[in-house]
Amino acid sequence: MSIDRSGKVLKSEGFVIRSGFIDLAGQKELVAALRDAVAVAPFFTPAMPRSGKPFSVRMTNFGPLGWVSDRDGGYRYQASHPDTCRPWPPIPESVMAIWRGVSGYPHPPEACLVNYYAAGTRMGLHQDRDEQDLAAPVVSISLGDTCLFRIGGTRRSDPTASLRLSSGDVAVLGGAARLAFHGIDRIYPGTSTVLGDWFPEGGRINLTLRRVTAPPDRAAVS
Ligand code: MD3
Ligand code: FE
Repeated sequence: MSIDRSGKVLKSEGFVIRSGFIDLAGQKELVAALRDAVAVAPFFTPAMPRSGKPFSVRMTNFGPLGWVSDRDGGYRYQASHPDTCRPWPPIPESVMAIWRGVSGYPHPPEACLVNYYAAGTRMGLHQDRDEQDLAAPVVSISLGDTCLFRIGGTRRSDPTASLRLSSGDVAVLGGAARLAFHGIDRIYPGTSTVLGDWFPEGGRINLTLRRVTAPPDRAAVS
């Protein structure tokens, strides 16, 4: 990700933010759908590979494949919930519609990672490279409290830019941005009420939609 002289992220490298893409009614409908699916696949606490240090962010997944991490198995995609051992619930249709609307990608996502950030939690700078299909964009949907998002380049030492992501914003990370280092530096408590009585204390939910495996048109032919 290149940064111009005023510190703004240049939007010509596959990083697009659709501010306010989802209106308030749409956000509330999404929250209701998520709440139903999370009743089937409850939030779990992932842990760092090797050290076993727990993440401060809680996670769950929808769709055929879910991203998990624990001390012994490390980062990976798997078809079942690590605590319940049941398949992940389907990605809600309202979420699939957002992918179709913004991704520009002809195949459906296989993973919808759901991250919950309570006030005071963060996610360190990292790259997302556990997917086989790096040609597909990642689509991020923000709900609840505003956060401070940071994005850099493809090397950890590259300069970074910070921007706020608010409830209803949708970010599309494709092209060079797909392998950019990024993280969440902070949550701004009390900036949204859309999580309602699901999380009376507030917080932020982020959905990331990803293609994990190569799509069928690139599979080997017999
Ligand atoms: C830039 N999630 O789950 S979403 C993650 O808000 C993750 O929960 C953050 O980073 C969150 O891995 C950021 C925006 C995002 C997602 C994927 C990306 C930015 C990205 C992949 C490549 C580059
Ligand atoms: Fe990420």
